[in-house]
This record gives sequence, C-alpha cells and structure tokens, in this order.
Amino acid sequence: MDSSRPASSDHNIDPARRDFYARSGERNLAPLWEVLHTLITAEPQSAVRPHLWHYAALRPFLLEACELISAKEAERRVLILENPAFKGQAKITQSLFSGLQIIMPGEVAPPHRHSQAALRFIIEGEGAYTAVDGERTTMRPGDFVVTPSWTWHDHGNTGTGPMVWLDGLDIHIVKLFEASFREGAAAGPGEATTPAQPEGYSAARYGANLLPVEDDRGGPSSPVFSYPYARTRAALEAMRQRAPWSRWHGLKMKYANPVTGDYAMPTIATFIQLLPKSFKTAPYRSTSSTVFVCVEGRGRTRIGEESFAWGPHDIFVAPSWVRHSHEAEEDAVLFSFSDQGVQEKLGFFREEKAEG
Ligand code: GTQ
Repeated sequence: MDSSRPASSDHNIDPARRDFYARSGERNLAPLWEVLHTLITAEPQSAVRPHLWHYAALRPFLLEACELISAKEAERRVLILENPAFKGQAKITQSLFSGLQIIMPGEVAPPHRHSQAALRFIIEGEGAYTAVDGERTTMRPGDFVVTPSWTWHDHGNTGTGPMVWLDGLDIHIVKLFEASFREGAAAGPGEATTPAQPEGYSAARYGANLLPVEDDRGGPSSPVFSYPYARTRAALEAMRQRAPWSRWHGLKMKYANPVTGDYAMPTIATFIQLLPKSFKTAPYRSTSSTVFVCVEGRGRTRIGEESFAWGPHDIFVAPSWVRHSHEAEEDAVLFSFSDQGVQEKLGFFREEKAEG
C-alpha cells in the first residue's frame, strides 16, 4: 500500500458516509472510492527495500548453522535472504524467495518435489551434485541450474569441503495463486536417489544446438538444466570485442530454453552480464524487482539514492521502478534474476532507459 498518501481517516468522513460504510461493511462490502488511488497507483510504489548482503559477513552464519542442524533434519539447510522490508515473510522481493543453501561433505538433502520451481546459482565449493528427476549434475561455482516445477530433486556433497549455492524460488507467485503441492522428504526415506540417467545426458540431448526429432521434452522449463559457468564465461569473453554494448546493461544475455527460445524458467527470468573495467551503465529501471549476484570483479551500484559496493559473492536487490546504475571497478560479471518473464507474458512489464 502507498503509505505516503494519507488514507481518509475516520474523523473527516461525513457521518452519513461513515454509517453507510459500517452497515455495508457488515455485509462484506466496501467503498472503492476510499481506496481507489492506493489500489491503482500512478506508478509502481515498491515496498521492497534496496539491500546488499556481504557474503563475507553471512558465511560464518552458514557454517554455524551446520553445527546446529544436519542437512537431513533441516530437509534444506538454507538461510533465507529476507528483504528488510519483509521480515518474517521469506521474501527477497514481493514475488520471489531467495536463500543460501549449505551442504557439508557426506551430507544429503533428501529427495522431494513441489509446485515451486527453483534456480541454483553456485557460490562456492566443489564435489557436490544436484539431481533432477534422476539425473545428477555436478555443481561448480558460477553454474546456473534449473529445478523445474514438480520435478524430484535432491542434493549431495561427495567432496571434501562445504558447498554453498544461492536458491531462487517462485514461492510467492505460487502462493498468490494458492497452488502449492509438495511430496517427499518428510515422509520419505531421506536417502539420495539413484541416478536413472548418466550425468551429461540432458546437456547432450538439448544443449548442443541439436534437438531430438522425436520424444521432445515439452513444457515451459528448459530441458538443459545446467548452464555451466565455464561455457557462459567463455561466451562473454569471446563476445566482448565485437558485441554491441548496451548503455544500460553492458553485455547482458538471458539464459534461454533452447526448445522455445524463451527464458530458461517460466516464472524466473535469469541473466548474466559482463561489465568491463570502468564501464558505467546509464540509469535503468523496470517493473521487475531484481536480485543481483556478483560472480567476479568489484564495483558499485547506485539504487535510488543509495550506493552499494560489491565484490565476489555479494548479493543485492533493486526494487521495481527504482532507477539503478552499475559501475565496474574491474572486469565484473553479475548474475541476476527477476519475475520479468511473468510480467512480459501478462502484458504489464515496463522498463525505462534514461539518458545520462
Ligand atoms: O533445494 O529444494 O531454498 O525446497 C527452499 C525450498 C531450496 C530445495 C530452498 C526448497 C529448496
């Protein structure tokens, strides 16, 4: 709600109207004219607060959590990144959930499935996998992995050190529609699934600029469920000499579903962008609150009136319709995600590219 616009308070409402509101209220009716302009604002009034989480400051809490609860008992040992405007609501933006998941050597996060789709963006560690419907993928820093809606998934760490990744889930989109289902884990055996496909199967079948002529995998989610950073980074590096640089985004690419050309996930749009040393983007805003993760490099982002300095693994969020601009102090790579794909499909996504 728009708190800057004073709502009609009781004392300046005409007594006849007040009486009418009380009597109609008893019948579960309410006058639109008292709330019209707080319901339908002239432009977005995001309640999201710009915020940055320094990875160095939160990492000790992840390690401490490992001493308090096992991955198996927690089901998912995640520290939620809570937007300071939405304490206790498990929201990083109004539509999206985000958190950092940690899994220690030898641990397993047991299989479950749910209506909510998840993205994984790998922060640190090696030797852990995530399995989606019986296919494992090894996770490496910078990889983007998709867990589509209603697919079985479990995670395991067969390495020697802690493994940390960022989760992004469409929890609040599913909640808006009251469409949540969940199965597994709490009632299940709590063991890892046995792989039904060899690792690399989906990448070969859908990720080599080839698509099977029969038995194609439909559905809105990318069948390429892992986008390894080695390939992503190499592509950005190869393009940097010639690619047209956007004044607002630098060199920014979306992760695509090769079957449809659409975003890799139907509910969460994901992007990677390269900002070369000293590049300064012109102010940009859109109707999608966006979460950014610094993968490499250092820089700062101005969001509205605030400025946030970031380095590797730091996470920050820019609210809907608040102008932001980035400045790279060294070659920098940012991963980002938002509900842009949903808004585009529903026809109300807007963006503004300011001069300057
Ligand atoms: O890994 O399945 O951050 O179910 C939140 C809910 C991760 C997961 C989260 C989940 C998961």
